[in-house]
Amino acid sequence: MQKRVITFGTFDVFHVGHVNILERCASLGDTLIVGVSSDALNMSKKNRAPVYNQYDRLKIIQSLSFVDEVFFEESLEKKRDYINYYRADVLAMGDDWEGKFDEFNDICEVVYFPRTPSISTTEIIEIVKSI
Ligand code: C2G
Repeated sequence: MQKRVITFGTFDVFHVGHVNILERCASLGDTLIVGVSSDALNMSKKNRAPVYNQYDRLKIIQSLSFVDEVFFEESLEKKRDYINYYRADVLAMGDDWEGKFDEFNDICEVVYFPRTPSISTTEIIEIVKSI
């Protein structure tokens, strides 16, 4: 059976930590589906607009060879609907979300990967600001 993997993220100011997690997610199955947080969701989640708008963030993710399908994640409350709609067998996320999505164990396998250390969008923004 072909295995479908789903993951979610903002992927703002795209960096190698994002590449690493998406590669790891892709290695779990045959098809990788990525939900990219909309600008509105990001505003509500982090209280600031992303540096790159949702269309640019989606385009970057879509251009990766190991990503097969992309869509906008409009609400954190819709995860179950997205998993069902995209017929995902596995939900994979970085371990900053450890335990947060265990409730979906009834419809798919839930996997958490260790984050890539020492890199984040917030840190990059701080470094650029200080230059
Ligand atoms: N990530 C990572 N290592 C880093 C930075 C990020 O593995 N150094 C992973 C995160 O754990 C996450 C993915 O990259 O799985 C995307 O990270 P963010 O863009 O920060 O996504 P986030 O805002 O956490 O959105 O529904 C869930 C949300 O949409 C997730």
